[in-house]
Amino acid sequence: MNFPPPSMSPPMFPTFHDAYLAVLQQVLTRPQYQTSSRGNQSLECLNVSFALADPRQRTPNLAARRTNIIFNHAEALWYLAGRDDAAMIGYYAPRLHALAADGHRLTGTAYGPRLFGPQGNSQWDHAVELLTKEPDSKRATMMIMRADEFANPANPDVACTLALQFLIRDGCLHTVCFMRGNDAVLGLLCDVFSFTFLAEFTALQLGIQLGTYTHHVASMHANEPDLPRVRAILAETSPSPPAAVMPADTTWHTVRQVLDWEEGLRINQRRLYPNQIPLLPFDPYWRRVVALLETYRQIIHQPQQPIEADILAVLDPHHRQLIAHRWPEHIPLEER
Ligand code: 5HM
Repeated sequence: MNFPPPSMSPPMFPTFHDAYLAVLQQVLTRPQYQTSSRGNQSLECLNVSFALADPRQRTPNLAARRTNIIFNHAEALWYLAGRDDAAMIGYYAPRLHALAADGHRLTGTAYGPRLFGPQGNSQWDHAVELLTKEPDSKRATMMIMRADEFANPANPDVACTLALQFLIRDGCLHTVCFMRGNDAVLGLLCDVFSFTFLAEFTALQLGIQLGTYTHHVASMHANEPDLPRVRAILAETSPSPPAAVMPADTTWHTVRQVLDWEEGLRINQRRLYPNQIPLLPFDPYWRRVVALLETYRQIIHQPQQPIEADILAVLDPHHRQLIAHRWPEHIPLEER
């Protein structure tokens, strides 16, 4: 049975590009409140929700946003790895080191241990097992924020995501995200990327079609210093190109192999030579992810040299364009 969604459901967008612009437009032009919380002056709308018809269309095409597509992939992999170390994620986003109260571990932002740890007995494992046995279940929910997280007002890192829920309806995996708060400019883009990536991976592990993704946020806000960027983003008109499909043979083994490469490249003990790329033992989709990580290795560990043209050539064209927007000085002169 497939009835149209009732009118009280959130609006459905074909791509996250469209949803992101709609959220920014609302927060900028129709804010409900001006708030001041932990030193941030913000414009805020309460109870913002939207749905995505195709959660693969997760990367907006907006030059002024300067999307860090490498961080987006690294964060999703960091979650899948069940890690909470600042060493891994701080390499891709140095600002995150400041959130680690003990200098090493992220207590709120690290959703990986809560979703995927301990391996074999994680909330994700239980959700997948439940849905395999009872596809119509409405219990497959993975809690993220813990009840005691904000008891200490000095805690710099309290999880913003409350829970993720999976539902199988008409043979498709629908994912629902619940957040207490979301930074509409910065956090929203990263969170939707990661959660839709996890949704796509989960649908493959369940052997079913990917359904919709719905994002519910109690406090959607934009901080005052980001407002000029919001105006610049809203002035853009470029549509977003179609996204690649995660290959059907993706398993935990694939993810572990990619994570092996991630670590070797991050600590600069390995490098990916262009002639090695066709020999990597996984689908071109994942080869392009490893090539993204090699691109970053070159940006960080070989800052005086441009990124090798042969590596850039392997990347998804949209990702290559995002890298050119973010790190123009690292692009070979002839490709700028
Ligand atoms: O004071 P508070 O803990 O809410 O500040 C955290 C800020 O990071 C908020 O602006 C929140 O919306 C943003 N954030 C986000 O958008 C944080 C995380 C980390 O859990 C996230 N998305 N995933």
